[in-house]
Amino acid sequence: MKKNINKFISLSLFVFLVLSACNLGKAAPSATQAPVTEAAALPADTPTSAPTEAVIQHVLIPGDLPAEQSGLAGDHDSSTTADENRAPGGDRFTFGRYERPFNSEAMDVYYPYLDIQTTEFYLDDTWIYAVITLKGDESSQSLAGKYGFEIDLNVDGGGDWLIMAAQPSSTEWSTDGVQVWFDENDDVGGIVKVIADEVLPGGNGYETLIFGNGQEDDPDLAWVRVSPADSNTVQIVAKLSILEGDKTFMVGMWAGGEDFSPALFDVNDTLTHEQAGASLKELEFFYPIKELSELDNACRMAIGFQPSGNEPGLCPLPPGPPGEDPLPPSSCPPQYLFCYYDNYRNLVCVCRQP
Ligand SMILES: [Ca+2]
Ligand SMILES: [Ca+2]
Ligand SMILES: [Ca+2]
Ligand SMILES: [Ca+2]
Repeated sequence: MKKNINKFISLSLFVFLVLSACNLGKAAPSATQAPVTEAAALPADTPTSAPTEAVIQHVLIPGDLPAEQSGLAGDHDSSTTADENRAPGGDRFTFGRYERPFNSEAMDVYYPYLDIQTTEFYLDDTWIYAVITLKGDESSQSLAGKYGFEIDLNVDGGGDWLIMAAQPSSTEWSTDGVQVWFDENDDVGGIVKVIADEVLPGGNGYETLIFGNGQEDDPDLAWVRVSPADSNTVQIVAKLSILEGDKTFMVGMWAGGEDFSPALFDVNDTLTHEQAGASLKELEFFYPIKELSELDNACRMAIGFQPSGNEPGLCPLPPGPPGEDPLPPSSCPPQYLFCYYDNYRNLVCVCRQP
């Protein structure tokens, strides 16, 4: 009994100290290994046997998205061919393009919440915003996957940052389930970035967890919410400061199931095409998907610069004379140009300027 009272006093003291620190506008100290939650405070009748939880006082919370979009990329809609147990296109393992919102082997279960339809990118003076719209339908009322975006700062094809969010459920901004990963030893992508290496390089992918383990320096570094306007859209946000002033970079977005992991980048450097399989029946030697299932990604958008067309993983550009600016100045502003290959492999470009 005395032990319990002591525990209660310790807990109360701890909560008091944490709240005091918060009131001074400082981050709560990472004084414990206990899981961090966003609970405003522990209820007064919290049993003394409950695990100690650090209380985080957030200083900076994102608001609405900026009015002007910085990038846009489309993706294939696998629902159109799901009843044929195949994807309509966009699944090219060798080139790092995936369209696999299906179960392994039979491909008779289609996961709309893993089927990326469009991706958008925004930034302002404080935040970068990744917006992923999944396929909406009657059977999918929750975003039960893991969602993320990669940033390739030096445009060499190898991602540098990966910001991920698991099973977002609230339309309020939250840090729960959000992780920020960095590739400290620069081995994401292996020898040939984006493209599958002939010899599997055996790297460790994104290995450095900067945010999401309860020990981070900045408790406001990254956030997620379900779009208040669309229950099939997830918005993931990180502080602009992670770019360290870089204004030209590439962004590519992902959706995956339980097995989707930061250690698996680049995904096509961790297993062979034979092991991974393919979701396109045309690739008859590889069809169906095998060890690599429940995964979708979209092509990478160029942010802050006019792409030449040679950037690794880049979204398709409209056809133009070789050597010339692929986007005539009189046409659509590049951040609103939306190009994709339709189900017949024709390149279609439309302007989605509001
Ligand atoms: Ca895709
Ligand atoms: Ca898709
Ligand atoms: Ca590679
Ligand atoms: Ca690494």
